[in-house]
Amino acid sequence: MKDRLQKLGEEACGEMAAAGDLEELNEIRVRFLGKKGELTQILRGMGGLNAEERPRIGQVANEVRAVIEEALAVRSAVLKDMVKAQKLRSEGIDVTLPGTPRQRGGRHPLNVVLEEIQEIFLGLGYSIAEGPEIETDYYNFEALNLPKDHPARDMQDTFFISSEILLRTQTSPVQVRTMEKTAPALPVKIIAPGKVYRRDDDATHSPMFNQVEGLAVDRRITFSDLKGTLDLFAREMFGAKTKTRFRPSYFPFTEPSAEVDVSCVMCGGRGCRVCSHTGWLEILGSGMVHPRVLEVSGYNPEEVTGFAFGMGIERIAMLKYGIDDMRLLFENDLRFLQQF
Ligand code: 2NM
Repeated sequence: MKDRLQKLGEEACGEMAAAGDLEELNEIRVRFLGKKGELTQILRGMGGLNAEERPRIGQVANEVRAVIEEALAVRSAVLKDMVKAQKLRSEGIDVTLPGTPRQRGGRHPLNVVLEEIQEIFLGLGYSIAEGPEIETDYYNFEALNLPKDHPARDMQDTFFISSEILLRTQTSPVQVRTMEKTAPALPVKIIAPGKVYRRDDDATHSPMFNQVEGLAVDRRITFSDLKGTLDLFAREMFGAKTKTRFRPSYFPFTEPSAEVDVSCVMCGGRGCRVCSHTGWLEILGSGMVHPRVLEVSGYNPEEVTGFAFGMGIERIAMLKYGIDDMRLLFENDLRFLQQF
């Protein structure tokens, strides 16, 4: 019986060492160590042994079992390593391969220009003020010295929501709201960027466009302050060699009023198609805040003065980048946008 056990052990160890995969190894384990396995069969047959032989054979049987289990564990570890190595080989990533290129986004030219304008005025100590796009007739017109039947209301064809509610045609109502909140404290130095709406639609007009208006109110603010500020703005925006020209104009909310031109960014003032051979480009409107506007906003026009100006961002962007159709700025065509 002892020989049979030892032979069984050798046989099992031999087969296990030769097992090709884990499945085969398990099959061998069941055959030798399982409930109906060969070792179990032999141990069942121990019933016929006498009391002297039984412990000896029992001990040998346990030793043989331990040897088989050891062979099983060793082969199992080797086969598991092989499976893992194979898996690593087949699932390996070649980190030297080039990656998938990502589409890069960019800023919209309108935002580039808007942020540039904001940076210039923040540098001069202005704050940024915002307000509603849906306004009352009072803030958009009345408070800006434009009473109900004033002919200058026609200058900006308005989208009315009701007789008293409308889409703002300029950001000046933000200036009025800010003065109301600030008065009588001084100074007020703000720019008001945002969307405005007018019933206009062609290559140089859109029913929605963006504006930045500026306002400075304090004691002894003069037209010279307005000229110096806008001259500096023009040079920072369009280049150090840029010249400015102030032409008399009319706005109901400023007196006196002036339109501001810059020397043509395309030809430097010599005359070209962009400036219609005049050498000048109109960039904004401006003036000294009308005393009535100061008064309704809570300031005493005998004590304080102010200047204000307003410009269309689309127009500035078109001049700066030589864009000839405003609609390009709203179409989101990547062939256009990727040029900036
Ligand atoms: C412009 C031109 C001239 C302007 C006036 C005011 C206010 F509220 F202070 F009266 N804000 N903005 C103004 C002046 C706007 O846009 C072409």
